[in-house]
Amino acid sequence: ADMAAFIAGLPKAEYHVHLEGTLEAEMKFALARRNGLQLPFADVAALKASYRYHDLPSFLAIYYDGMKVLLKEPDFYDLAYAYLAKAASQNVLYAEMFFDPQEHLKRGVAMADVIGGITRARTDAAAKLGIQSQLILCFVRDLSAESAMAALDAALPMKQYLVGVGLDSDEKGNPPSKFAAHFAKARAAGLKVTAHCDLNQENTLEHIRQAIVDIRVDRIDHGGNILQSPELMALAKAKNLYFTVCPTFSGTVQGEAPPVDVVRGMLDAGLNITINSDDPAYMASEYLNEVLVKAQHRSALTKAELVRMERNAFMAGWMDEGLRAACL
Ligand code: ES4
Ligand code: ZN
Repeated sequence: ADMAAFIAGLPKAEYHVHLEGTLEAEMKFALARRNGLQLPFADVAALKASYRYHDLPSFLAIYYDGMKVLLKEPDFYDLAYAYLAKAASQNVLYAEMFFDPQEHLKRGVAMADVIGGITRARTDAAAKLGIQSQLILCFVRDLSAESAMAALDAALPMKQYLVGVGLDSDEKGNPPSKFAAHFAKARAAGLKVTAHCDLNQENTLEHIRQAIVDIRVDRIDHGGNILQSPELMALAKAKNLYFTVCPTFSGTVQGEAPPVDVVRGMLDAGLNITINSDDPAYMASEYLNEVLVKAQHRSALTKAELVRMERNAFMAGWMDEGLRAACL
């Protein structure tokens, strides 16, 4: 209880949260009603009971099905505002949020409604709640390279509302190199670059290598398997890369005996990590405070480590230096 209060009181930053993964069951029903859609569940409890997955593909199937209620600009506003309000209530001062526009374009939603709704929420949340935020467009890596390029091209006229691009969804058979041209185009437009290197994937070290060496990412999402490569760890340290770790879903490096705790392992290896919530609506509604409480317990984090890590987290952000100084 003392530790929970301590964690709640820390000023925090969040860098790895999928907005569509913050779509709570209650809001899903409300948006379905507003948009004249019928969900195949009797009530919130039945919907939540259906959130049962055992790996990345089975999680993603539930996540993509769930976001089908997002159709209009106000839906994206409500989604983003609810997350920002929750984060602000937990003393998160700054957040960088992912979104998956290809999924919305597939349903005929205009990019301007997706980015417009989220941007309006960011503006209102900053004014009313004091939380600052930015937006990262993710390429859905298991869709085609053409689909990702179409999304990037549709978003670039609104690039002032984006801070970066990322890479998410099913990693198997979809290496970072599939999107080399997309990342290059985004960087040329002034955007930052990050990529998911999910835990315990096929060719995981080659994907991390591609992200760092070939794509030259500015950050890595997850990336815990780097603990299996001294060479890649040295490279990440030399480049002062930050890793956005999400211990709820991706907390253990497998294939080692015994399995390695990612948070403890990366901290002890001297890597820069931040702890994040990923998809809280699908992870028992555990937002950053709850994730940190569990991580503290699981990885035996001391108060000094928590303070150091959350303060260091403000160094990972793609914000202007004035805002960074105000957060520190
Ligand atoms: C995701 Cl790869 C991955 N992990 C967790 N949440 C996600 N949402 C979209 N892609
Ligand atoms: Zn993620």
